[in-house]
Amino acid sequence: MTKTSQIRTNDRTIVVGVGLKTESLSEIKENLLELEELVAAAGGEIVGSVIQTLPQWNPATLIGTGKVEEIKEMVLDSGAKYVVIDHQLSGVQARNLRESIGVQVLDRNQLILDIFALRAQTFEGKLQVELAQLLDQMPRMVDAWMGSLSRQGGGIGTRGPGESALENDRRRVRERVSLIKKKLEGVRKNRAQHRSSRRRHEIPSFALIGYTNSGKSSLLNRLTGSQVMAKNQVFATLDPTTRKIFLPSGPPAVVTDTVGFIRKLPTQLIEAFKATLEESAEADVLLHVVDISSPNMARQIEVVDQLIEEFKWTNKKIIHVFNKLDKASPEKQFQVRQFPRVFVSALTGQGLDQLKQLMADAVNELQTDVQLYFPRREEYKIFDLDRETRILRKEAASEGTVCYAQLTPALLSRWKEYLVK
Ligand SMILES: Nc1nc2c(ncn2[C@@H]2O[C@H](COP(=O)(O)OP(=O)(O)O)[C@@H](O)[C@H]2O)c(=O)[nH]1
Ligand SMILES: [Mg+2]
Repeated sequence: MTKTSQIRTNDRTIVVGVGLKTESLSEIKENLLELEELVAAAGGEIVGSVIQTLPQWNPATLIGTGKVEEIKEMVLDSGAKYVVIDHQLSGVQARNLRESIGVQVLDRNQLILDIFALRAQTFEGKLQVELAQLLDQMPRMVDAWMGSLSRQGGGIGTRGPGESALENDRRRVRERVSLIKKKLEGVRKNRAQHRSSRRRHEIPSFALIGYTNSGKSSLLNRLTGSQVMAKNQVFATLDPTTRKIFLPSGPPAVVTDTVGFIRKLPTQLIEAFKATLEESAEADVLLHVVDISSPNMARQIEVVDQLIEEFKWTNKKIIHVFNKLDKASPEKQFQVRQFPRVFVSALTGQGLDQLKQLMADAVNELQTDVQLYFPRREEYKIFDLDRETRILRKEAASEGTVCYAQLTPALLSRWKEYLVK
């Protein structure tokens, strides 16, 4: 089984933007800029960039033969080691391109998978990336083998010499896939237990979601005073980090940082990172972080909204956090239609108090106002209550104390024997 080759530091790379004639050129260009960012995130150095629009895809090489020649010359002139195509390649196309151009040719999915492989820190993260890589490889493998079989003159129905080798490879991959899935299952069970213990204490939870590089990790650091890696690199964070936060009112809450979204995120990655993403689904409130300084703000919001729909989070409370206000032009704020929303800068700290207030309000919405009566011999339990929620007022009553507090649904059932009426 061939391992995906990885772009390494300073590897000279040529990027190729492609699209059909029916697609908008500006969108193809925008996608290509993002591909350049991805190459940089993998450590590569861009030495050339080409765009082609086609009436239809070329089954043998995806792009036209003239373009292939042009790229080949660019590779010779620049000494590039890699060519990355901004589109998914079949196994046959990848092989044909590699043979004609003479260097490694990657597609967008492979590049993203490479970056994930570079970034994965935890056991679970590494397993998830390997799973995604294998799932990406399987169809490609078969396709490439079929191509080489037909070139050797073996047609459909004849057993070519390579076929049993292909069967062996496929079996090995399938076995590895099921082993990884089993291991991931174990990790997830473990995590589910952690989650249920959190639910028992019913700590209100927030998840930071948003386009990659929008400032999720920076916000987590600012909000909670922690030190999560924040970098001007796509997909700097792969493993979820959860931190405690103290809001201006209400009980303490937790905030989880998640992996960023990007357009054309490989489906195998979504599949492999489902568990991590499910973590966000457990959150009471989503904080959708948007880079308001980005010229592509509208598109990025759209991509994230689509994924929110795909993950079926649409019924959740979502607060839109427009970040990087410090470097956005002032009129950008008038383009914003989303509610509830807040404008902040994780860099300067501007707007963070308002954000915390919105978060506290959201926690309040989850709660109901109640009165609880503690007879004298159980008044010591008020200390427990005080730890789990904010007690607004206490009143001495005959033979005990009445507390006015706000309780989440889970706390309601936990304290139900003390509820008045
Ligand atoms: N100017 C400015 N830069 C920011 C702000 N928030 C984050 N950044 C930068 O944007 C880049 C991406 O931030 P990061 O928190 O890693 O984004 P994430 O991918 O969403 O976690 C980093 O270089 C940050 O320093 C902000 O409010 N203003
Ligand atoms: Mg991050």
